[in-house]
Amino acid sequence: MFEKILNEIKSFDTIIIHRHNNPDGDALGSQIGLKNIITENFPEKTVYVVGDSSKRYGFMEQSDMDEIADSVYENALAIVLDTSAAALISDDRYKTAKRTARIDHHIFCEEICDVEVTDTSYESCCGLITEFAIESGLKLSPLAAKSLYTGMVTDSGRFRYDCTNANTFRLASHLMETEFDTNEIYAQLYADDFSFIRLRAQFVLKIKFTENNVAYIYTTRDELDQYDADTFTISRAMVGTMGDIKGVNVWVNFTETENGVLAELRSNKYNINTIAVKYGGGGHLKASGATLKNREEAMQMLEDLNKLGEN
Ligand SMILES: [Mn+2]
Repeated sequence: MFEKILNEIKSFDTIIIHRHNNPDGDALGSQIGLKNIITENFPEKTVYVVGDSSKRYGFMEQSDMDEIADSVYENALAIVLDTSAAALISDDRYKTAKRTARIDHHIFCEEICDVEVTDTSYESCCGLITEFAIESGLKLSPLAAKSLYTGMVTDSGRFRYDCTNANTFRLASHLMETEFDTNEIYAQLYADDFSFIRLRAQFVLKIKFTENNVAYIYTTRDELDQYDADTFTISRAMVGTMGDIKGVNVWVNFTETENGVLAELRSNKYNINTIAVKYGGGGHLKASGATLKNREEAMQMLEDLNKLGEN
């Protein structure tokens, strides 16, 4: 599966690794992981990582990106990771590299590079990079293993999302043969500031239920002004407070803003996307969002969600 990419790597002295904008744990993990696999196994090669930085995942070792001159690309191989569309790639100088290669696990939408490996059966790009190391018989340094494991954990929702399968655990198992401290990773990923925990507690107390057990939170503009948090946190992060309530299969978080009422819809059972689309929104089958005109429209949407629960 990776023969061609391995040959490309072998034939270049300089390799520059890219990934998508606004990097998550998988983008950075695969980038740092691949860099360390190459430098560990081919110490004579020079490997750079480029792109924008991340505050959230700034705790990851070696997540400080390299600043490189345009001329470095002339005789380099650029490898793009974890990105399905060219427009999403951070630093578009990859186009100026002598050769380009891509490894990705998103649904294929366009050909971007000279050599490509895309496979949606992998939960993460880190999983694919791990497979690359196994297939090519390449050694993993502790930092490579730790970085790849971090991306695997974040993209699979701690091995919980539907994308997690037997293959995921086979690859994770391979990574864990190299020693690194998983507690360090989990502490960085899942420990919250106390102020955030307090905010979450306030939101838990606001949860209400429809007759068919759809959980919902409605935050008015006045309330929003009182919270010491941005709208994105209130809308996107607080919907999670309703995620693990027994007997609740659908939940929605409404947030009044000056641009309308933001609705974040979630389900662990039903397709709520059709309801989001009905109100001009979109997203995934079990996680979608929409912006509604006002409270009345929000209550209509809530009634539509309530009807889902009748089945
Ligand atoms: Mn990914």
